[in-house]
Amino acid sequence: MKSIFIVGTAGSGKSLLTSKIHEYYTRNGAFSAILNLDPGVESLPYSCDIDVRDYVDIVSIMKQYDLGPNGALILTNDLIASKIDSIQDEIDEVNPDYLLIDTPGQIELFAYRASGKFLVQNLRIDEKMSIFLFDGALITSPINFVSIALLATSIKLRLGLPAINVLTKTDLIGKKLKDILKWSTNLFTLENAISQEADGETYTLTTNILRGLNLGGFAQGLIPISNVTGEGMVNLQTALSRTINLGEEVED
Ligand SMILES: Nc1nc2c(ncn2[C@@H]2O[C@H](COP(=O)(O)OP(=O)(O)O)[C@@H](O)[C@H]2O)c(=O)[nH]1
Ligand SMILES: [Mg+2]
Repeated sequence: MKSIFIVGTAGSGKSLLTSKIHEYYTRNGAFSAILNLDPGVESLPYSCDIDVRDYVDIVSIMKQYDLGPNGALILTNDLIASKIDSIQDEIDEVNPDYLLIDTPGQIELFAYRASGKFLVQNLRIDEKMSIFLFDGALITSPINFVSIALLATSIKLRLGLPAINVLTKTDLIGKKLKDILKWSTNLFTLENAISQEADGETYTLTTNILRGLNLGGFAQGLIPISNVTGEGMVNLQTALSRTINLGEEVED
């Protein structure tokens, strides 16, 4: 069994991408299943095989501990870690080739609290990797791009999983797509774009962060996709196969 953790900022398209990858594997005769780790989500664009909402109920947590929605979400997330044995039993029972793991809308709940890392480390699955979603709609400037790349790198450090970076919502961003792809592949172009947006302290900080990130190879192979038109999905699948199957592709 192989697993793919799908992570990214709130609204970046994690849940929709999860459903699209599931459709792809299913269409190609591979057995994939979905684990939803988001306790706060109301509706999902797929039917999940395993759902943490079966174990923790945010509304009753709010009542029981007299918490508002944010506090309840934090507590609910932490409680999920204590259900790991039951979640593992369900995973073993379904036993898919690919387990797609949709993570909470608020990325910090999964990536920075102890529970997310605990699940990543302690679920018994042969191979684990992650996809980080750069939300195309958020990248409106080169500085935004560097900020999100910094987040992607921070989360990669935190989770310690092999990661593929994708850029979502290419159907919404028009000609900006070309700029973003240039920034992601050419450090000089990106530094130049930053110098046109900022000077002084912001310029110095952004370019220094960027050089540090670049040493870690952050944006190599940023894959542009649209969950709506399906554009770029073939490239994503190739990258997934390369990372998780060591080159052995799902049969078309
Ligand atoms: N146009 C467009 N909308 C998208 C894309 N991916 C997700 N969305 C929409 O963005 C919103 C948030 O997506 P969702 O998958 O729930 O994000 P999550 O919070 O990361 O799970 C939904 O309304 C999706 O339909 C995309 O590639 N293109
Ligand atoms: Mg979601």
